[in-house]
This record gives sequence, structure tokens and C-alpha cells, in this order.
Amino acid sequence: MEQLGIKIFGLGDGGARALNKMLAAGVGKGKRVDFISVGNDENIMLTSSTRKNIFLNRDITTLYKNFADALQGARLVFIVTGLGSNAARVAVPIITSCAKNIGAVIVAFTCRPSVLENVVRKANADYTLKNLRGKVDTLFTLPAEKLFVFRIKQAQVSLNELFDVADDIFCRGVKIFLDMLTDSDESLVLFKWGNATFGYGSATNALDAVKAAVNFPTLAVDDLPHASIVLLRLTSGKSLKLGAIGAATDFIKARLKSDAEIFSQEDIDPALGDKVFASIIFSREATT
Ligand SMILES: Nc1nc2c(ncn2[C@@H]2O[C@H](COP(=O)(O)OP(=O)(O)OP(=O)(O)O)[C@@H](O)[C@H]2O)c(=O)[nH]1
Ligand SMILES: [Mg+2]
Repeated sequence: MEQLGIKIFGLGDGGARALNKMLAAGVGKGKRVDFISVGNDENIMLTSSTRKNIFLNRDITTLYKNFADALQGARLVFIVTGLGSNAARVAVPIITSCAKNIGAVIVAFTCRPSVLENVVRKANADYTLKNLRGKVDTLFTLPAEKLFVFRIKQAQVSLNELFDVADDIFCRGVKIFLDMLTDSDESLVLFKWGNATFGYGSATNALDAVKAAVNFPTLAVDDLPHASIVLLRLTSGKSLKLGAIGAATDFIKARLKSDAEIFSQEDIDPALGDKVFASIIFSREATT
């Protein structure tokens, strides 16, 4: 069967850096993936190791053509960006419209500007969020403030260090999604979550890995009880016992409302050795 075409767009400097991380981590290896960074700054774009670049300082007709060309053959499109980005402001409406024209599924991983950032970035963020809502199949918005939790033990945290955390999370998120993809169009149904959130964690047993995923710092504690659909994935070095899977699933079920649906998938990755990696994705209401 032919592999599904996947395009991963990194918008602005932040997006370009997140793509570099994905490439370095081997995300998408063995799949038909194109990495495309989009921005105004040719210097940064040229030094990035991403395979394709789209520069935004072109007239709008040329831009539409550049994006439509880059999207050729796409069934699944990822957009990775800081919401405050100038590049996102321009590129998001074009990408969503071109991708919809060819019926591709769109998943966006975004980060809200932190309180430390300026008003232009905040205005960009509002504008871009409006252009993503309802136009993409899945929307993750990571609040920058929550990233501080990852580096709480350091006295001084620079913005760059926080972005590095965001890039790691985006990198993981895209990988988790790509791992769910089989080469049939039907598996694309797993990529339609609306407003969504995700978490992950690992431990030496399934239950503790799930606990770590549920306590992932960017998740809102009170999100899980509002979720209507939850997907739990357990990846382990060795095949898991049914009892271990049951305990992990029950831990999540106990936190859900009674009519919520929960799906679980198990996968083996010998590289994990004695470890279990858990990831959860769930739909959430659009409160923000
Ligand atoms: N994930 C991530 N986000 C970043 C990084 N640098 C900045 N950001 C965030 O992304 C937002 C947009 O910044 P850039 O990615 O630099 O956007 P840009 O399109 O280059 O736009 P300008 O720099 O404003 O011209 C900022 O508001 C930050 O919140 C980064 O390295 N990684
Ligand atoms: Mg920039």
C-alpha cells in the first residue's frame, strides 16, 4: 500500500527550531514526510536543516502557489508554531485553505505567548487562534506559563530555555501522532480531536507511566473530567500483562465522566527495554 503523504510545517523562528529538533530526533523516519519551514528571515531558514523553505516576502498569488505546491500529495498536515509569530499570521490562513482544498487532515501544535512577551505577539496570537479554530481538525494550544513548571528548580529561567521545552513537547506530540498512523486513510480518523490536549510519561510499569502522563505539567488538572473522548497509548519494551493494562485504563476511567469514551492501544518498542511509555490525548472544551 502506498504511504500517506505527510507535511510538517514549522512557522517562524520557533517553528523552524522545532522542526530541526524533530529531524535530529528522527521523527517521521520510514514515513513519507516533508519538513517545510516558513518565515521571513532567510538567514535563519537557510541555516536550518529542514529540507524545504517557503519565504513569505512574496506577493500573495506566488505564496498561494508555493504553499499549494508544497502541499501536493498531502493527506495529513501538521502546523507547528508559536502563536505570536508574524509568519503564522500570514501563513496559517493560506495553509488551512490549501490543505482543505485537497481534503487533507490538519493538526496544529501551538504555543501561546507568555506574559513576558509584547503586545504585537499577543495580537498575532488572537488573530492566528481565530484562523485555526474550526479550520483545523485538531488544535493543541500550550500555554507558555505552564512551561515554567518544567524548569522550576532553576533560579533564573530564560525565555529561550522555555522555548526549548516547548520544542521538545511539540517534537514528542508529532511523534506520538505519527506512531498512530497506519497507511490507510481510515486511520486519519484518529487525527480529528477538535480542541485537544495531550500528555506523556514513562515509568517501569504501565500504571505509573499513566499517572505520569495524567500529571503532565501542561495538562489542566480539571480537563480530564470534561473530556468526551480519550485515547491512551502504552508503548513498552516487552509485551504488557492484561492486568497491567487494565489497572492503567481503570486509573484514567476513574477520572472521567460516565459517558466519556476511552480507547486504548498497545505497542511494543524493544528500544524501551524495561520501560513503559504512556501517552494520552483527549478532547477538551474551548474555554480559552
Ligand atoms: N517553540 C518555540 N517557540 C518560540 C521560539 N522562539 C520564539 N517562540 C515563540 O514563538 C512566538 C513567535 O516567535 P517567532 O517564532 O520568532 O516568530 P516569527 O514568525 O519569526 O516572528 P517575529 O520574530 O515576530 O518576526 C513567540 O511569541 C514565542 O512565544 C522557539 O525557539 N521555540
Ligand atoms: Mg522571529
